[in-house]
Amino acid sequence: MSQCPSPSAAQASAPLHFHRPLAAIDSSAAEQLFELPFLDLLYRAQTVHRQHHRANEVQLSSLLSIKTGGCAEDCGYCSQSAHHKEAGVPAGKLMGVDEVVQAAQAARDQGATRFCMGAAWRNPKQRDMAALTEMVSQVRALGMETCMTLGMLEQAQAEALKQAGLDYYNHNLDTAPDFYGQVISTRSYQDRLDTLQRVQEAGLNVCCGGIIGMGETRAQRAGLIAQLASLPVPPQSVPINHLVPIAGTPLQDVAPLDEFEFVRTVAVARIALPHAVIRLSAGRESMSEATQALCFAAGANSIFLGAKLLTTANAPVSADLDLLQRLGLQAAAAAA
Ligand code: SAM
Ligand code: DTB
Ligand code: SF4
Repeated sequence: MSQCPSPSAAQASAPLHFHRPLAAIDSSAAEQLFELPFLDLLYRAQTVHRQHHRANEVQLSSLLSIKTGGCAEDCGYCSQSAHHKEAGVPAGKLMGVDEVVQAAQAARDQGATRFCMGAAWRNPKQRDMAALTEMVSQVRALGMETCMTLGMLEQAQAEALKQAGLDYYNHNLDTAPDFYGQVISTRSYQDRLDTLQRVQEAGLNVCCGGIIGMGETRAQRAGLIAQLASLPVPPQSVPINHLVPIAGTPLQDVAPLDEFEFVRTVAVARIALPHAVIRLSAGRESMSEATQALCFAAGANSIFLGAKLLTTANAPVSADLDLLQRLGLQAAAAAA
């Protein structure tokens, strides 16, 4: 078993430019992986995982909604869109820097090593940049890695965040190009690719993934993974969200996905993106512990720790720490 050392403090602030395998996996190759017998797929994913990651280590991030609700975009899954008023999430203001830093400190004390700050924006306004960069530098001063997800970015904004010490920028492709139009109409797939390019050019680590269980086909799940794997620089962090169906959103009644299909998706992502940290992201709260354990076996090696995601519940911290302990999984050491 080969193991990579944890990144040092110096490495953590530098972008992690991994070498791409000779050819990025395409949609049909990803679909073929999905077709493998479940145990063969898990074996392959676990083998890849052990070649590139510490086998029994899980990275712990914590998430805070620094600006909630009232978003101009119409993402069909999201409680925070101003288009889905029946979801009942009121529009709030950007939180103050001190309050954000206190929340980061509490998250660090619970064991999180990365603090992810999310805003319900189509894009940040210029007038918000001073507060955002201050949040980044103060959270980083706590010894945590920093991540933000604020919507689309201009090049200068990406650079200002990098300058302030931002480690990761989360911006998801969410689904395959041929399903995307059924979920979101106010922002194009190309808009997302453009922001990802700016983020990468600013020297930030890219956190980019999607949502599974929105009614997409298996071919479309494979299509999302192929898109992620074929980005000019493969993302260093890949959140795989399970749809949290939210009353009042257009996707509230989507038929539940077979849990094994979700595990398969994690496994295919692990094989297609061997160097990335794969985050078992939204949706764990309604997942059995056994399914979560299968996701770890399939190569997931990061979770959100903390009782809340952005607007929905996450598993309680004590339950998560207990699960990790029962599985013999160690929290990855702080990198910042
Ligand atoms: N507003 C910014 C944006 O969308 O670019 C950042 C925050 S947004 C809430 C971040 C991500 O959360 C989305 O891209 C989506 O993948 C995920 N997400 C939002 N609502 C979700 C839900 N109900 N279930 C699963 N994932 C969800
Ligand atoms: C990501 O891919 N998942 C996180 C994070 N990036 C910002 C968000 C999950 C949100 C789940 C729904 C909610 O709590 O509103
Ligand atoms: Fe807005 Fe982000 Fe929600 Fe889309 S996912 S509606 S961009 S907060």
